[in-house]
Amino acid sequence: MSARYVRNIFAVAILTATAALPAAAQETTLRMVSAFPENGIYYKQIERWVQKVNAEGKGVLQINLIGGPKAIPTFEVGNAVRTGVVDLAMSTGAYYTNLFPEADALKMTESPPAEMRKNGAFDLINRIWNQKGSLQYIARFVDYTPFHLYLNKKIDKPDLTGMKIRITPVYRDFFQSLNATLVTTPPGEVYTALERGVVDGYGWPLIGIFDLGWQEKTKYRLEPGFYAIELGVMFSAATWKKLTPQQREFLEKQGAWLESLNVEMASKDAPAEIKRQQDAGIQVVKLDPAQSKILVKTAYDAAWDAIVKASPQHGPKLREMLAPK
Ligand code: 173
Repeated sequence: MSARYVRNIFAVAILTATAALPAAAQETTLRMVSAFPENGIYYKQIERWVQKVNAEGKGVLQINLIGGPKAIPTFEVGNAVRTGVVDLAMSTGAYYTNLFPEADALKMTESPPAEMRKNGAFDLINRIWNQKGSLQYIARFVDYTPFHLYLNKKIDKPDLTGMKIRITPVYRDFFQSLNATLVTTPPGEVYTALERGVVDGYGWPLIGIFDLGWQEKTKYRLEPGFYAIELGVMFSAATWKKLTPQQREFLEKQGAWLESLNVEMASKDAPAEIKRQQDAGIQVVKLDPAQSKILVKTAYDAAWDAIVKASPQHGPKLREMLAPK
């Protein structure tokens, strides 16, 4: 038997086998993008996740991580997943409020994702995400660290009158209630806005300002922080439905692994970041306890009020389930 013949027989055998087997045996490759820039810490984390998925998903499922905002601009990622231009993405609720306003509520969850799966909050989220965005939300990571207001002008009370602040929907209602003038930009445009003096400050999580060089243009970090960072892996609902039970189960397990990194992020990376900012000369502006309380309460009240107003249908229930009193 010639080698070529053997090869052909082998190829035919594979073809036949594949055709005869149910879809469960086929490896699927899914296309993924990140709403966060390629050179940032969040992108690195999702890259690490994709590597693990691909290593363990041989024969089951592979993910092709296409890129970040250079592939699809930050605020368009939600729509790209909704319409199936890509199969899944890493993004944050604030970046796809153009699909449905409830997306921004995830910054206000007060219990870990594992708990939210048990008490029904995850089901509620997926009902809304499915119905209003054709999205399936499978994993939430990087929480337990807050957002902050970074400033180049000092303040001593929660009042931003006369200041121009870079925002995304995360901070909109809150900073508006503090009287700021608002400028919305994706992360990729913050440096230029600071450099040109278009803004006097910006909202951003505790972690990540070094990724795009903002420390060079930042004098102060306001304490306390507020809310909790939410990054999510979400699928096009149509893609999710097409997967086999085995593939879905595999992905859910991988999602749980991603969430398991949350604690490490809060306990190790957060203190390291605080020190790094200090070493870079960024000063902490700390409000006194009474003003701090006002700041945090204003942050939550402003954001929940806006969500309830924009979504009378789901807002109150979300508030009840995500932030139980
Ligand atoms: O761009 C942002 O400031 C923002 O909304 C966000 C949300 C989650 C994580 C990092 C940034």
